[in-house]
Amino acid sequence: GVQRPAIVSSIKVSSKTPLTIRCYSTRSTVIQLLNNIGSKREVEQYLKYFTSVSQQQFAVIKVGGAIITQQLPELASCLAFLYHVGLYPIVLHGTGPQINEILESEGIEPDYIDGIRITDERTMAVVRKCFLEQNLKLVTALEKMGVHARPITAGVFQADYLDKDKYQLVGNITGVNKAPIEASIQAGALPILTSLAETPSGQILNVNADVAAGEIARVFEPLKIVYLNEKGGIINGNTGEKVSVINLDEEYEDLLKQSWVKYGTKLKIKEIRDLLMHLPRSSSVAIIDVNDLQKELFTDSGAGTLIRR
Ligand code: X2W
Repeated sequence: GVQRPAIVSSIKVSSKTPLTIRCYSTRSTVIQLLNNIGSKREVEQYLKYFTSVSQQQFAVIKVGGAIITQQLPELASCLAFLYHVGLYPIVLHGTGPQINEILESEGIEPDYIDGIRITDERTMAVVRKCFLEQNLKLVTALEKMGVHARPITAGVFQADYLDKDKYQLVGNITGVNKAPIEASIQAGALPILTSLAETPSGQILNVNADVAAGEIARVFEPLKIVYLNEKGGIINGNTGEKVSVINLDEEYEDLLKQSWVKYGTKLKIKEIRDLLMHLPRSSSVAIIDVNDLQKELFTDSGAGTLIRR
């Protein structure tokens, strides 16, 4: 078997990324998590790779809102593990299902065009409430595991209206302020972002979280870009099977013509393609289940759906 304590003690981290295990209970969490990943050599190689760049360039992790409801302990464990080995992913979460639940309980039918929520004033109040609640939920769960996490719910995304007549209070991101994220990591806290944006005059706008995560990845150019969703990847709606790889150069045009590629799935694929066109050719995006996060980050074997050029 794997020499679990040995892995922890032999992790080589640069002076910038100290290996800090803060309390016994978290140390056992770290050891437990390492045991489930890959071989010692594999894990060490990836750790070395991840600590060869600045801390803010390790990873962008998008968390679908459903995960906070369905898989919060798993999510918090995975993020705590990264934190405790000195890695600081930039985490951005959504809150789509929670918004829908409240709207439906108020007798309002959620309304989308092409995967983007039509957001009137009343809906916007629900959107803001859900983002703040889910953000706090995630931050609290992390802090319970000894993780220093910083809620960043404003001040990152500048936006104009995407199309005021069509979507109302929905933003098109025009700028990303990296400073709050950098300051958080500098202070040793995991930055936990929502996708709310502001116009220059201070109007708060709703932005799809997949799109906002793509914008974060675009400006930080991280080694890893991971989207966590409750399905553990992109599901082909015709066959019900998980798509393992999407090679955009060969498949993108055909993919967009398929009947099952619509709504949020279409938006996600389009956003990820836009992102990858702006990043080095070797970049890719993985859409996975939260339980596969360590495997995706620390082993050669991927999980879920890999999107590449
Ligand atoms: C999204 C933001 C939340 C989101 C919405 O209102 O549902 C727009 O569509 P998930 O959980 O990642 O889907 N905003 C404009 O994207 O959450």
